Amino acid sequence: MASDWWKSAVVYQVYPRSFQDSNGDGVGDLQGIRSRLDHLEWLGVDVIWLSPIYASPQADNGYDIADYQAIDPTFGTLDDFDALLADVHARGMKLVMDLVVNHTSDEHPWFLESRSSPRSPKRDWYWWSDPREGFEAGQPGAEPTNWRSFFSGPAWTLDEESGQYFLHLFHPKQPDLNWENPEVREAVYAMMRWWLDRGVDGFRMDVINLISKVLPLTDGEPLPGGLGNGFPLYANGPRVHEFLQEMHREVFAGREGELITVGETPGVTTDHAVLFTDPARAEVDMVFQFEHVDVDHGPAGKFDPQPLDLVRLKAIVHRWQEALAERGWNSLYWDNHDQPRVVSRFGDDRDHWAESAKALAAVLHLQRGTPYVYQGEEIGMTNAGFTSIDQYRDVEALNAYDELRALDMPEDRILDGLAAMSRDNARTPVQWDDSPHAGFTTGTPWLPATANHAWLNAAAQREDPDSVAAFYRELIALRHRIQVVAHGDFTMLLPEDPRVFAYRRELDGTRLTVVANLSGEPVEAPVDVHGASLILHNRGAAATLTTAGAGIVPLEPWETRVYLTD
Ligand code: TEU
Repeated sequence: MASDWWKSAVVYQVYPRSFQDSNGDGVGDLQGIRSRLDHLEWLGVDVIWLSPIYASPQADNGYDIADYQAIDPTFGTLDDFDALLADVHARGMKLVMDLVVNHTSDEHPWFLESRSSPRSPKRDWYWWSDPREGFEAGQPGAEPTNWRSFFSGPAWTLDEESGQYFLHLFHPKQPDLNWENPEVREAVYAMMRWWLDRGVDGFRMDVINLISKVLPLTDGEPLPGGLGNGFPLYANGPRVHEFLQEMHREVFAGREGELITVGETPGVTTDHAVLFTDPARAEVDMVFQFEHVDVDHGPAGKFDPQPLDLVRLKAIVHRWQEALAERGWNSLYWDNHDQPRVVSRFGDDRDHWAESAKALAAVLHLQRGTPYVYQGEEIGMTNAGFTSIDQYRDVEALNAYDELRALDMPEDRILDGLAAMSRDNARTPVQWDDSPHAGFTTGTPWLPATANHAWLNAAAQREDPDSVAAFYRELIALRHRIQVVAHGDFTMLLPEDPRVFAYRRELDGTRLTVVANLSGEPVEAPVDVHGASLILHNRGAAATLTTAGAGIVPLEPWETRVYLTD
């Protein structure tokens, strides 16, 4: 297998708790995933990325791990895992685990021991600090730094017992590991080798660019305002590349060519991404950047969404394609378990649901990089349409609601922001069929299935050659069949056009041209496709397409065409 096999692969992300329940407890599980492998094989994906299934109190739906080498009973057993892995391999697919090692659960034995005493041998496995100078423990403002956590509130929590604070960039039940401590690194590497020896094919590494922080951690002056943005101090720190190169030596060496590794790196720049993914540096194969999924965040942040500015989005895509053209590699995604559903966010889930879902898929999948399909994206699943805070389960949404209400933001504006951007939009059960709970469970689902599962479901699309699912299947097949998709260069076309997303891929004389109308109005895209063959479009087999003229491609609303010249 070529060492960069993953450049022509497609990865499918499974969020186990919402994928398929097998025992009627209303939460997805490993046996449920096994029962749905036919769907993934039919789709044609190469790799399955499992969001965390480890033992966890579920404070952040499993991204708070209490035992890295045990399966949470919610999802099954290690035997269930081994059986799933064997099934995945038997079908010629690979399986990647979610590695969450910037932090553990506060119920992990490592933290319990660390917390037990300031003199514990594991005290400096985590970040502990006295109250800020001049403050008493527990006094407002006594936190060692006034950083805001990702989930609202301070990033430090007081341990009453010792009078010291511990750092948690996310939930208080997710204390940050101290990667400066070589014992921590060794323990993580040993755990990673244990999973690889078990047959796992790689890792998605959660917030891996947060493991190196700027030291000394607590010397900075308080940031302006009550809680401030400590990101420049706790992200992309001075040793992040050193740690990843050490991880590569200690864990991946000798297994090159078989594995795929992707770092989740919020706030990463193109310069850092080249350093993370340049194969000569032996760190990770690719990273998830966030610029294109932060593009619609408003002045008040994520839950203050703004209409999509396609010119800005295209400029971001263009910059990332150019930055990693020679060294490094892009991941390509719209959706994951933290993002709203792209057809509702950047498409039109009312008047042009299918065409816009397919158009967005085409402009993503035919770029240079490895595409990631998030469960349900392939059938065009939409946002959940929640209208009350009582419908939400995600800690990020619930804390943001309280924080924004405390800032006197009108409730209807907060609920509009959550309805558009909450992570729960991605966590409603996969819509398998039109039966109660969409075929996800025979019990009561932990989060209700969206009502449109009555018509929007995998069963209704499987035999329909014009379905969203069939279109994703064709895009994935194109990547496997035509070299220019995986390995061609990238040229953005019409960068300033506010409605058309068009680009060219070229390899050894073969040219692929993608022309998409990402608007609700007909357009005449000034793109020359003379002599090229139309190999794919998103309007269904029965549609009559207007012939492209000299230098013009006429497109209906959301119409997308792919041309090939070879
Ligand atoms: O997300 C980290 C991250 O990138 C955050 O910005 C995240 O997108 C969050 O939604 C804040 O908006 C990773 C996981 O993907 C996320 O599910 C976890 O909650 C988080 O780390 C902590 O492990």
